[in-house]
Amino acid sequence: MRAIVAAALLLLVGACRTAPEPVVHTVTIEGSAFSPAVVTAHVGDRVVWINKDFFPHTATGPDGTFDSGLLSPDASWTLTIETRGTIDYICTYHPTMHGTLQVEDAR
Ligand SMILES: [Cu+2]
Repeated sequence: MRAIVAAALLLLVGACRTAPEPVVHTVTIEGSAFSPAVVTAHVGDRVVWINKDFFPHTATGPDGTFDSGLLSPDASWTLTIETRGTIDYICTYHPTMHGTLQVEDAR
């Protein structure tokens, strides 16, 4: 009986040690739009924006939260998410372009 309990505890400890891997979310910029427009992610995840248009864009959060800077055609930029909350972002060249990151606590 003790051996079974010990084995079960070992399994439990092993399961807890397997930390979930961060997820990489891809946002394609095409037709002057972010796709998907809304990304649900967790702290520690990464978001990659890829510009598939023939002209530059940015992915820019409010108040300096993040800024890709100019993304040339076919360029990409990666953000590692550090804080939870809802962040609405735009392209500074085309402020009608809107995207949202909905960030939950770490996985
Ligand atoms: Cu743009």
